Amino acid sequence: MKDPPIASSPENASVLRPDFFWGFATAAAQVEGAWDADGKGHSIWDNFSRIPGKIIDGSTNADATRAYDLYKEDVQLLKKLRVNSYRFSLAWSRIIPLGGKDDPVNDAGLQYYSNLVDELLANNITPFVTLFHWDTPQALEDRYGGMLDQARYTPDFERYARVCFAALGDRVKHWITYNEPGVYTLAGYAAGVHAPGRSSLPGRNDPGDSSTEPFIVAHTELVSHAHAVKIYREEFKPKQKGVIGITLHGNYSAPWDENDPKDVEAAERALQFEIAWFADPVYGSGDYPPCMRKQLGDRLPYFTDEEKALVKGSSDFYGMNSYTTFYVRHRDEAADINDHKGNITSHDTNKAGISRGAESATPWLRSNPGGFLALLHWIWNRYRTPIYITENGTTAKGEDDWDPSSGFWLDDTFRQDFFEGYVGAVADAVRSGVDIRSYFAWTFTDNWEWAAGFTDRFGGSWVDYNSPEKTRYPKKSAFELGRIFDHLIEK
Ligand code: GBH
Repeated sequence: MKDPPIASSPENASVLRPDFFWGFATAAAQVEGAWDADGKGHSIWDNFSRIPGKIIDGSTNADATRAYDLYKEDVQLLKKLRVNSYRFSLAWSRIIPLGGKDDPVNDAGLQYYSNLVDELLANNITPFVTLFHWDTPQALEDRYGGMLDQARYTPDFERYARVCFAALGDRVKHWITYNEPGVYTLAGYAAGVHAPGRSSLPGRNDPGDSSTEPFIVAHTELVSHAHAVKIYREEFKPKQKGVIGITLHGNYSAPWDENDPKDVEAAERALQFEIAWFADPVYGSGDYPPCMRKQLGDRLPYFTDEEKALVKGSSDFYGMNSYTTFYVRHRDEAADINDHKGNITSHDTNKAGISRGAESATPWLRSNPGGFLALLHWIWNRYRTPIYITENGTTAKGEDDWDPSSGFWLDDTFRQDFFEGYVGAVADAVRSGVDIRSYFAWTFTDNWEWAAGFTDRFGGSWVDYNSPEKTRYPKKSAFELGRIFDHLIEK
């Protein structure tokens, strides 16, 4: 993997289309707070974060960054940063507190999102809206086990989607059904480190089955996604004329020993287990990748013919979240029953001892623009679908210790270099013909980072969690992004 020229390089001037979208992304459960305000129901994260031991710093998302109360100030900050778009998610349990198809709609919840959309549009910021970013209504989990019950869950998700399209679709033209279905299912049902916290690992979680449940939940996500898209396309799109798709997470996987065909194969298999698991059914063959069927057998669900027809082609774009790269090595032993990565091991260095990238403040995340570029090509070559990059970003060491009263602003050189590298990869890919239409940095401000609580600062602005207003202090990188996209986007 070779790093491409940095974003600011002269050859990148004006390579991005004039209607390229750039901005920041957030998720409801990570920023809104107001966890039970104005009629909101509980989500599985509201409950999960209150179970002792689940969140590193013992925090909950009850207040988060208070984006629910402070949305007008936030839109002004976005404007100051000169973004042209903003990606956020809707909290299902704010809109339908009990979640189900026959349960009442909470008008106050819908009104909040309607106000946010209006505020964005009044400031020339295009909203990208995600229906589901992991916060399943707790009532559905209690009623029938949430996504484990595809038959009961799907009509509930369809109804929720329909309510959102009807209320916001006159103004929202970019919809994302699910954020990272693979992370939801693996962290929630295999490792059990995210809500709803199920796994078969001894002593750690609610009893689950890490060898089957993740694949069942993934199947539910794919099929219910496709149903929501069908509803949008048939009932709303003719008039509202927006686009709709799904966002998938994926790291790049590179062989640990590029001269060992088994490692080369293992790296490809890792990409397919992580990405093609969802992307092949939607953008490719219409079915799960053969290497998954081979390893998992009947533990991987089968699409009915009807489901296959529904899922294939069910996304107008490829929503891409990506952060990092791993070196991947094959295993000679048979795969473990709970394996979901393609029977591989992941490494920080390759055979030659070369590191997978500069360290952030987050163990899994290292900066590797060359890997990101390789991944853009892998996705484009396999699926040939326009790409919306919906998340990319990093933490940086030492930011917890920054002192807002120091009089100096936070000059986050690590993150500036990260963006120069990764956005440089976007420009490079576009120059070689990859169709990329957006870039959303993760994330707008420091926020509540799920099981990591407030310990991971991914924000373009530093948040003072001790202040009542959760005061935001823009980091230098947030302004640098504006300068970079001035250079890249054709006028
Ligand atoms: C995204 O997930 C999410 O969409 C977003 O909400 C989140 O805040 C952001 O990334 C930053 O994390 O701890 O070694 O077990 C990215 C995919 C998958 C990355 C799970 C972290 C856990 C690795 N994530 N992974 S580990």
